[in-house]
Amino acid sequence: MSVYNDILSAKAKQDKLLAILIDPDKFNFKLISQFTDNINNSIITHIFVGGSTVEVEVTQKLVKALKPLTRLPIILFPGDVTQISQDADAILFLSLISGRNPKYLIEKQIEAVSILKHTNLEVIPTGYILIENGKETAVQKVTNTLPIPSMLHSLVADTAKAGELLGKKLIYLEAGSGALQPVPLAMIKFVKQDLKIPLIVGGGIRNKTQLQEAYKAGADLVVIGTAFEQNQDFFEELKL
Ligand code: 1GP
Repeated sequence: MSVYNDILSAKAKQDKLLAILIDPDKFNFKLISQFTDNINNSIITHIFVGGSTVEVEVTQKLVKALKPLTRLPIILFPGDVTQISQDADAILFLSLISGRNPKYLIEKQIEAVSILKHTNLEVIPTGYILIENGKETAVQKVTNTLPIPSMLHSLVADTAKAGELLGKKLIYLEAGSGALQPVPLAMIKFVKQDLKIPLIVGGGIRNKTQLQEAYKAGADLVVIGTAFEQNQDFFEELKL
């Protein structure tokens, strides 16, 4: 079984995918069984785990606890090498290709190798592109890089294509967690025109209409975190 092959076949069939992003730091372990029931009975297809924590055990504890409660693939979306947990199914091996900070282009990846060697994680090379959204996001602060301005569609499309040509298997357009504005739909459409690999879009998507618009514009997989954290009814809204 391969998480990436499943994403590829969904794309080929034009089946749209939805990942819930769970931040280990904000997770309430007491509610885990209700929470996973909600996930299992929804249109969610993937569970992403990641956040800004650098506490080694927190991510591992969460992944271990989730694993027996769901059949959905658990994919690490790490903010740091300390978030690598061997109990997950796969890891997005991110390279921040919108930025010019060597630490997040290659240095962290080198650091990760000695940890990955001791796991069976499926490693999915992913070009990560930060898009301006109206406010400074955590990723921007942590990585000390600037997002690409939201009107520069061709720069984003060329960056995504360069990622593909470098061998990335996924491109992730990120407006940032809690973004005021999601990635513009026109930008998703533009990027999609010349991209062959699956496109992930996330950041600031808070309702079902925005989710469907992102799919229609060309997102193959959408990532939503904040709406699940802040809106108790979001699971219900997705069913409508
Ligand atoms: C952040 O794209 C994800 O990395 C999800 O963002 O929390 O705004 O849904 P939200």
